[in-house]
Amino acid sequence: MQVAQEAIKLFNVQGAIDSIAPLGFGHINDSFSVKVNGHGYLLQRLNTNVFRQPEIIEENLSRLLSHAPELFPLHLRGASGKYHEGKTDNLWRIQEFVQDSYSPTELTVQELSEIAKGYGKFTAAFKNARPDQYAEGIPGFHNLHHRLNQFQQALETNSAARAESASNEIRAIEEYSWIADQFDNLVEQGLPLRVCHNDAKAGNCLLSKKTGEFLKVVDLDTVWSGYALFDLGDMLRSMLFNIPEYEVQLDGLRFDQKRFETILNSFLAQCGDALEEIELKSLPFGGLYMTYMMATRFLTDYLNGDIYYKTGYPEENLIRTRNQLKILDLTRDFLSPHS
Ligand code: GN1
Ligand code: MG
Repeated sequence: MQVAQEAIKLFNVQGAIDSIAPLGFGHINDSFSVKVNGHGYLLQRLNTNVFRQPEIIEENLSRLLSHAPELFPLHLRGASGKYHEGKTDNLWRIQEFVQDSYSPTELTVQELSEIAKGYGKFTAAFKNARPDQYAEGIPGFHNLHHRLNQFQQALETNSAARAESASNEIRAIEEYSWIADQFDNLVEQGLPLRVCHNDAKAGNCLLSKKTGEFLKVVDLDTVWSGYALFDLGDMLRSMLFNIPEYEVQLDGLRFDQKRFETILNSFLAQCGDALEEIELKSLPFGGLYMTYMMATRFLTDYLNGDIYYKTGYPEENLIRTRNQLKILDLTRDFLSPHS
């Protein structure tokens, strides 16, 4: 907490600190809720083990905030004029807490619609932004072939001696590799790159406590080039079923057509005009692509001994893998390109 207290001094935040409290969310960065002079802020330490070129994150953030400021919380610049301040391996940033906002966990159909509307607004706002101006802060981030290579490597090395305990999940990852081929087909057919959020899950949208309406998009570290199906896919992955990624009780879940249509249609109502025919066609498949990629990444980290994601106990990445594989099983017949 002491470090967070020091970090606030790097920014132009006037007044006495009333309180600082760590916030438990997120797999990657450290977040703190801070009150200064009655004003609420979100203070974050960037995980530079994950974002190894923080200057890319700074440049992307600066560019996207000026591109569509109305979509994001107000970020404060620090003493040197940048959004990230501090030493290279200890970088901090601060943004205003959005008043009377929340990010829903149990998602009603109305909330699904507002979140999809929010990411739809994002897609529409960035339709003419140049993807080549937003560098990839994590090389190969949403490249499934790269993720499958990392998985193969983790499997061969088996450094944490966990492969045996994950044999069913390993087999499932291998059996679903056709998803990578389907995606390659889409790219070959001319799927265009655009600027994407690349972490478009439910928790990264803020809604109004008063009206329930969409307010802001948050967690902007991975805004860079991608395909429209990535963001719609992440929404399907995180919002079709009302379960957190660590949920172990997966019986009785079923694909709900109404939730699916709500997400897709609310998104398209905002940005359908901005998308090409091939993108429109590819969107449902995004659910399979993103869910499969997350299953692969969680399992890779489990096999590597939990070196990437924050975990609270040794099986957590395996639990997350099973959870994503279950979603994949439940959605494959509905979201496959041939269905
Ligand atoms: C990570 O930052 P956070 O925890 O929202 C991850 C995303 C995953 C997500 C799964 C930089 O996001 O790719 O979709 O977990 N971010 C990074 O919940 O790896
Ligand atoms: Mg994120």
